[in-house]
Amino acid sequence: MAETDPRPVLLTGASGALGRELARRLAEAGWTLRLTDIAPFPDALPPRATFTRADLADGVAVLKLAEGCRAIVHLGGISVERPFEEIVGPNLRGLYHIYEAARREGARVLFASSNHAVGFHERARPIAADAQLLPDGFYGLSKAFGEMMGRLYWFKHGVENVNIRIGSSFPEPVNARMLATWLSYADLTRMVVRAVEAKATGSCVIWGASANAAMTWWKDDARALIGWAPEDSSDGFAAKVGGIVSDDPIEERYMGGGFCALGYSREAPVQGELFG
Ligand code: NAI
Ligand code: 15L
Repeated sequence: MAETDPRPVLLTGASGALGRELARRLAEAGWTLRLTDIAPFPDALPPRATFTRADLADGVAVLKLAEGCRAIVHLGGISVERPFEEIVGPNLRGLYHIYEAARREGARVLFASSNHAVGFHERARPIAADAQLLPDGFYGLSKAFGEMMGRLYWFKHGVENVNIRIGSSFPEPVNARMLATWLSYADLTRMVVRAVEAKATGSCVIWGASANAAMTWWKDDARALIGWAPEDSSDGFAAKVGGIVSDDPIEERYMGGGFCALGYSREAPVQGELFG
């Protein structure tokens, strides 16, 4: 992959699991990266990359980091279910700072959204990317907020954004649910490259899952707009992990899995009550 635009790309959450993978792989693709995270970067810096420790809740720091960048790949923040007060700073306020910086720089935003923005859809009914947002916790709610922030900044300010609704991006699937949700690191990297380099994106949503034929929950998104299609698949892991399921009916019923079951306090759900 050849570098076409010499301006740097800001990568937040660089010290996290996906950030470290992408930092290495995108540098190998020739990109100039500006890495940032609240935690130290644990690896040797990739070629051409710089790293700055910063809190996403610090708006001035985020504006400075984004100066001169062509795109912001935004992975930083709380990545699991946590109490509301812990989510607010990094995932809501931090997201606002990212979008203000993008507006000022004319940069495109790639937002690491999550399947937990739609976690309460039932697995039995595949959904399109424009299905109703049904967050399964405060974390999922922050991802739904992030996607809506993208809409606002596109329609009001022309800030382009690609919202990658990631399923489960790990080295390999570890349970039956991940046969549907798994996104390989290589497919993720190719998607990020296409999302940054695509000519025009508007504000769009793409399912972040590999070509997992064994179970299909997600369809109809904006992948054609950026020219991306997954090349890997969880199918080869079916024999190994297909039997690994929980004994929790809420976890097994909904796409968000265990996040739906966390703190669930409702009486038995009504079959087919969901909209969309
Ligand atoms: P991670 O938890 O390993 O990385 C997140 C990074 O954000 C951490 O390095 C953390 O230090 C940093 N961070 C947290 N609060 C911060 C703050 N206030 N200021 C600056 N940095 C802060 O998560 P992972 O797995 O690498 O995920 C990356 C992104 O992708 C996250 O936004 C996550 O929600 C999203 N995602 C990941 C999925 C996956 O399967 N790995 C699935 C769906 C979404
Ligand atoms: C996510 O959004 C989390 O960041 C990740 O750690 C996994 O739990 C993933 O979703 C998943 O649903 O498997």
